[in-house]
Amino acid sequence: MATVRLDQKARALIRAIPDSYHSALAKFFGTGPKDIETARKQHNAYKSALESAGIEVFMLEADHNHPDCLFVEDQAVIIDGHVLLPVPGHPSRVNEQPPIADFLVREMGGAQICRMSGDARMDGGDILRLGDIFFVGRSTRTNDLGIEELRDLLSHLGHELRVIDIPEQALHLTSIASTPTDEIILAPEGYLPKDAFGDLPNGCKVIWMPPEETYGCNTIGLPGQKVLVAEGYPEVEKTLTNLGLETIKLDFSEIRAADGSLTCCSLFY
Ligand code: CIR
Repeated sequence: MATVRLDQKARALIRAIPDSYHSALAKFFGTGPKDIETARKQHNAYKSALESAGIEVFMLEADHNHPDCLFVEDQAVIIDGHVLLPVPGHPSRVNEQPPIADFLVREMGGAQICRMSGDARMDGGDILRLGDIFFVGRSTRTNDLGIEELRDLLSHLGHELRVIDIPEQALHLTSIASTPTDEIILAPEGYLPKDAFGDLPNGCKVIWMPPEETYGCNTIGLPGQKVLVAEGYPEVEKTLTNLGLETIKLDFSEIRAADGSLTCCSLFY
């Protein structure tokens, strides 16, 4: 998930892959998962990679009635110890949320929990944080009412929100951008206007990657100058290595098959 700063990453929630995973939604990067055993191996390697970077990881059990349940990023927006529970933008994904909400309420004792309501819709995958600036994608999953509810929470916390229109060939904002550090946004050319992120604070910048490395632009920055990257994106890897980061490469082909990226599979809380 992309709403916490590096220094806030200590514990992560992930969720096991259900037996129904072959029916997961797939319209963008993927054409549908074929091999659940391989997906589970890749997901376990993801868990191990987070743990090897010092993150304490909790894996919630799968919900076999919800093929997309592993994509926990979409189900909660965690900002500075506050939790916004969105109404997910795809109807098939709404009932994935209760066990995740219960877990967060239990584990984050004392956290402020707000629930989105009415016609507001949002997937957590549409939110990206760079230091204290937040970006939200207006997408097929996230609407203006959802954006206004997020804006209310952020203004209460003293953070700025910038809205970015997501082109129809992408699912979420985090499908096409990530923050491998608190100063860098990685994004592919050809999806967003060059000024999409607006003026950034001193020392911060957007690094544009070739469009064929779009999937590789989703990364997870971790404490200790480490960054999780998807295997097979050499420009992304070279760029991050040149920034002095240690890349940890993961084969995520069977997660990509369901349009899932690295950030989609975890919630840092
Ligand atoms: C979906 O279409 O909802 C899932 N198959 C993929 C969700 C990926 N989540 C994300 O980008 N945050």
